[in-house]
Parts: sequence; C-alpha cells; structure tokens
Amino acid sequence: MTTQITQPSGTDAGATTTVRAAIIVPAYNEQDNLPNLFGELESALAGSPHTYQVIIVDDGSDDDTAALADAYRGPVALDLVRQGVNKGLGEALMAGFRRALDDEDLDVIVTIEADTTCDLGQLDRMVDEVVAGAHVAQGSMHHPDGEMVDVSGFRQLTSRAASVVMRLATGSSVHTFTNLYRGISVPFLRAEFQRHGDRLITEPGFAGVTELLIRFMADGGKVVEVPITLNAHKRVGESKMKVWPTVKAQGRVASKAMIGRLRRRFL
Ligand SMILES: Nc1nc2c(ncn2[C@@H]2O[C@H](COP(=O)(O)OP(=O)(O)OP(=O)(O)O)[C@@H](O)[C@H]2O)c(=O)[nH]1
Ligand SMILES: [Mg+2]
Repeated sequence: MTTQITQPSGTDAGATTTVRAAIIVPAYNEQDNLPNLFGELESALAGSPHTYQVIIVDDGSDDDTAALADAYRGPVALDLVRQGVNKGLGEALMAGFRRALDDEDLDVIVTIEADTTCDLGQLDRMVDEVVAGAHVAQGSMHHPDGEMVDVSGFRQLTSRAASVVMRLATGSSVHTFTNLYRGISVPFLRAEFQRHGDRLITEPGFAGVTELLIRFMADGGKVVEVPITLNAHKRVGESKMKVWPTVKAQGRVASKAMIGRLRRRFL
C-alpha cells in the first residue's frame, strides 16, 4: 500500500504522489545503540506506506558510530553525514537538514534520537500529522497521554521543568519543547531557512532542539502534539547530555522567547 498526497489545486488537481520522508538521526558515540536502532528502523519502515530515507549525522564520534553507519547494507536507505569534529546536537541537526533538503521532492523530515528511546511505532503518525496540515508534529512525553519509562527521577524533573518554563515564556499550551522526536513539514522548513539562513538554530547543543520549535511557533508554525512514550529501557550506556550547560542554554532560549513575545505584544 502506498500513501498518497492529493494535490488540491492547479491544473494537476486530483493527481497523487507518494509521501517522501527523511529521518535525521544525530549520533554521538552511539556504536552500542546503532545495531538495535537499525533493527528497529527495519521493522518500522518495512510495514510503512511512506518512502523513507535515513540520514545518520555522525557528530565527530570517537567510537565506531560512523564506521557502523558506513558499513550498513540492509534494506533501509541509509546515508551518512560526517561532522568531522563534535559540534553539538544543534549543529548536527542543521547538517542533517541541509543534506535532507538536497532532495527536491522531499515532503517531511522526522528527527529522532540514535539511542533507541524514540518509539518508532509513532513514526508514520508523525508523517501523517504533517501531511494532514501540521507544520510540526511534536513528540510529547509530557502530554497527559504520554509517559517516560526507565528515566531517572532527576532527568524527568529537569525535562518537565524545562517544558514548564518554555510554556510560560512562549504562552503556548504545548506540553513538551525539548524532545528531538518530531515531524517537520519540508515546505515550512525551506521557508524558515530562507528567512533565517544559517541562524535558524543558533544554540549549538541540546538547547537548539527547543530553540527550533520556539522559532517555528514565533513564525506562525502550526504545532500538533503526538503523545509518546519515551522509553530508556533499551538504551545501552548513559545519557550523554551535560545537564548544567544545557540548563543554562535552555535559560537563554527561554529568555529570548519571553523577550520576543513581549516585543510582538507591545511593539
Ligand atoms: N550528547 C550529545 N549527543 C549528541 C551530540 N550530537 C548529537 N547527539 C545525539 O543527540 C541525541 C540525544 O542525546 P542523548 O544523550 O540521548 O540526550 P537526551 O536524549 O537528552 O538524554 P536522555 O533522555 O537521557 O537520553 C542522541 O542521538 C545523541 O547521539 C553531542 O554533541 N552530544
Ligand atoms: Mg536520549
């Protein structure tokens, strides 16, 4: 079965095309998780009506992350972008976007983690929400129907606190801002690149993920939340996120969001 997008207008009205999606996977020292991730992707994509291209962005790993991606010969269409040196998650995302947007026929981008914490059972749903009109389909573990499994109490607390702060700063009712798992409309992303260029994401690290969502919102992007379970049970190794530098960077993002909101309101 193939999912079709119906073109609503123009002389070609009624014509249909297959949905083309790219999955961007920033990966830093993920050699222990990649074999499992490849297996999960193979299962998820085998039954999907969409056409997926996977782009691994190796963020200057010291381990065999790039070598494993390079050596992959399975059924998934897999591409590798090498960052050379470690530049952080925000920069890795930008590199992945640039590679994905080389495909002129691309409809949707989904960003996921390399550590198998994303429920790929929701992958098609992310794409479907975007096809249905969302600019962003945000994976949301803090939604009342979402949850976090096998994540330490401290990490849950910092993650929840960050999202509450972002809600206050933006005035939005979205429950989760910090999660990488999201679908993005490619026409919307292209317009955002035209508008902001290389400054689409200015935070090089984890806060870039939050910054991007807030930028999309400020520019009128329609965000739909997809409740997800973030399950760290299968992850091999510890989280590599450095908590305090990330908290500081998220604080910068929240302050900018608040200032932007006040400007839009009063100027
Ligand atoms: N830590 C880290 N991760 C990066 C970097 N660049 C890309 N990544 C990837 O970004 C994703 C998120 O990193 P994680 O270490 O899982 O951080 P997290 O998801 O916020 O933390 P957990 O919820 O504890 O997993 C993973 O796929 C990493 O491999 C980087 O410079 N540092
Ligand atoms: Mg993770």
